[in-house]
Amino acid sequence: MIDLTGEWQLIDETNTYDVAVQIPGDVHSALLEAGIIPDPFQGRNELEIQWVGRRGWTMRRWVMLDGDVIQEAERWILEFDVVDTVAEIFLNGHLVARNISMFVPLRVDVKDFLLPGDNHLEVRFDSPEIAAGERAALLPYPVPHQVYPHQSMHRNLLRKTQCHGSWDWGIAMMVSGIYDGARLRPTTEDDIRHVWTVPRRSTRSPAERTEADDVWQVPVHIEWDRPGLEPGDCAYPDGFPEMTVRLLDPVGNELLQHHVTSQDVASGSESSATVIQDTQHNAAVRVERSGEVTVTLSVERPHLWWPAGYGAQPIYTVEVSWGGGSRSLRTAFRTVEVVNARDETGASMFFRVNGRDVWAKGANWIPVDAFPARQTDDRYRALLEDAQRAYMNMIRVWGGGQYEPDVFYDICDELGLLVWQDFMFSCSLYPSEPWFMEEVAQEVRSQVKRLTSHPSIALWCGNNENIGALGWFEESLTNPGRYLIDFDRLNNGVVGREVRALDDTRVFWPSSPAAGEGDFSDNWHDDSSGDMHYWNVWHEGKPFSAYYEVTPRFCSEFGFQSFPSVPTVRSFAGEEHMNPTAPDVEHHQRHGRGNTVILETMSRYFRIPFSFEDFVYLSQVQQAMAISMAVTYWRSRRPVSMGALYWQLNDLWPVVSWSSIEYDGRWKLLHHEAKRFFAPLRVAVFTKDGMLEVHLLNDTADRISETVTIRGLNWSGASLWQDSRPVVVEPDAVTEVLRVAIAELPFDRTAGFVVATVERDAAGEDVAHRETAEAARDFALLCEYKQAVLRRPEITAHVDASGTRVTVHCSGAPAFWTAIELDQAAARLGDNGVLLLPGEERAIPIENGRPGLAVTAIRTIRDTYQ
Ligand code: BMA
Repeated sequence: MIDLTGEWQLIDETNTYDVAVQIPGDVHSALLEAGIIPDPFQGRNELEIQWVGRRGWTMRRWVMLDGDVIQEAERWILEFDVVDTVAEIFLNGHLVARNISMFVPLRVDVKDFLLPGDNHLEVRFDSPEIAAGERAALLPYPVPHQVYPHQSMHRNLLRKTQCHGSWDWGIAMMVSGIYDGARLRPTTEDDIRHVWTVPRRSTRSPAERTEADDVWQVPVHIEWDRPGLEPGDCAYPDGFPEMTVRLLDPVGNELLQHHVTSQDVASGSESSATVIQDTQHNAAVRVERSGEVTVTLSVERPHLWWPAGYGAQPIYTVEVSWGGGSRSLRTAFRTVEVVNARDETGASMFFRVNGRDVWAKGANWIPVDAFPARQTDDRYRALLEDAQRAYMNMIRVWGGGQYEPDVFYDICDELGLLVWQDFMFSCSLYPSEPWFMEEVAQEVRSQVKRLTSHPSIALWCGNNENIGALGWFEESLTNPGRYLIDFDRLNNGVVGREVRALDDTRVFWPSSPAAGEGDFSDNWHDDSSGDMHYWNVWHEGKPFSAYYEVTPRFCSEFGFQSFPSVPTVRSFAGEEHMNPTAPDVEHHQRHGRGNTVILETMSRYFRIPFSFEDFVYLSQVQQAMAISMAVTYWRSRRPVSMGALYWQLNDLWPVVSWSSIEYDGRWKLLHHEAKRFFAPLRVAVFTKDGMLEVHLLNDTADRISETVTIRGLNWSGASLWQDSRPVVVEPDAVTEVLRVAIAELPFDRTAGFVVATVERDAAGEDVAHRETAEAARDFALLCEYKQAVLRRPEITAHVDASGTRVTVHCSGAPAFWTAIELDQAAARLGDNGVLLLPGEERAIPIENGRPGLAVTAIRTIRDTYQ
């Protein structure tokens, strides 16, 4: 195998630029590295680099091959995992392939074009923006998409990451490039194209099944090709080639091995779908048609794979080998159902894994970086580990981004993060022209075959917000039938059809949001069925209490923006721009009304801060409050509400956005707060409709018996009232601890606040899942912060000599949302944004801290105003 990653040469179509480019990588990264373009993330440089996407670019390199080596192999395959996007591939001057989709790997036979010695390989990219425009001209009528201020047009007509063209949190950077792997691979006449499996539990009904009768089928689908083979041809008149399929357990021991030989298939023909039981090897072999065979292994009582927080993640390996080489894939054993059943409210939506109902906790995922070259394995791991550390068990791969590389799904499998997988269509109408549908069909087939073996994938979803988009454009409002038919042809007719043909173990959900199959309800406002995108608070300017007006069955999007930390703002804006509406900063706010909503919200709940630093801090506090209120309330409404995925986990450039993790990996206060509101055992306090409600939320498998203490404290922290109650909460359940009218509390609503704490019951064991002390405590004000007469707390913070721990002490008054800032960018606090009561001391661990680490600021709500 010849690895084609590494240094290539990059030339533009006018022969003005000639620089090195690293593959995997993209044009913009190479031009930045060579000093030809300014850093697009800095200031307003984005506007200076738009020419790059409007030009054609060529990447080329030489490949040395010995003549004997070429001849030794029956075939040579040129393979690119991702070519972005419209490109022609030349080998020694011959056009060997045309690429039109970023979402279909390129794989082409090239032996006939190889020469002994130097071979010239060239990938000529068309300008993506021009190519998209040319496609628009082919359409019989316009097919509009959502347009942001700095938009590359017609992005919906190219099978390319949709947010490359800009988004309301994204830079417009129409990159071109070659990503993931690139290789020249020698092989035999038969070459394996895909291997995939979706293990399934024996089809016996649960009633018939006994504990001992836990049998799983592992149908290993192997698809290969040989040149000149047409569908229906008999590929093996002389007998089937030898092939071995092995299944390895999580520690690498071989569990099963099966040899498929010509004898195995002697009684069948390639097209007759004969099933041959192989009792000796616990396997069944089925030859479906030329080029595809399914070997079904049977496994008894495998170790089950569970989502994070529910159990372990044992990963098995399937290995297929035959003359031409071998393939291995990782898989696991679990059942996943999407329970979408009619009930008195409407229709439920939740995930049941191995029979256990999972309250889904997570966030929406966008691509890791606007520069594809920077999407490294380390960054995938860091972000996903951060998600899991905040007790997430689900990630939604959002349809405006990309099918992620294998490493993403491998890490999700390993960490127990379920994946809600959108197909890559978002916020747009799409054509149903035959050429477009054919591109999409190929994409769905190759992506489902690539991804379906991953246990983490829990659901396939047609697209993001394309049902809603039918109502967003003048064209579709005046001619709704035409666009609805386009939607259905593409979404059901192609995406859904292809998914169902390949995977009948998972649900194909028509769109996010959607009430269900064939239901076109407005799931931005209707909370009765299916998944909901609840945006009334952000997009419609409603107060945070509006989160209490809905009980989504499953909220797959809701969010609130905040500013990234001051060091991140400094990384893109000049010192004279340290202001939310200064030009450099405003350029990094891509939502038209973003700053207005942030400021309006601040004036609604807080006294207006005077420094930029305090403004940034308060913006993060209010974001954390918003999402925490929503999740806490919806968790308390289990089982009507069964999941919350907030918008959005990450940023692909430094920007003001809805993310909980900044571009450089820094956690905003929201991500720290997520560790509290997503904690498996959580005491929840909130006020709704004049009532104070306290609940104990339990997403563990344990029956929990605790004492909950609820206290009213004044602004100095002195007790006004106290109530202690023993509480029992069943596994996967909620217990209401207290519901009392605020007017009946023995103190005025501006005189103090309420804190609820879980005290361990005398006989109780320490509960292993209670990792953050703060999850066992929650508080609520009975008025807005701006109305309270907060007193200024005194906080001291001492970092130990090694830089690995900070000890924080509070006196004088309660300190709300105590946030500590450190002088080392890589150092990360184990907790932040905490409530501290007078007399309390907290030792907070610091990750990646070095000796000499210093605290640069301590902020609390009271410190933000005079
Ligand atoms: C959602 C997403 C994105 C968008 C976000 C914030 O609906 O699907 O399109 O970035 O809202 O507006």
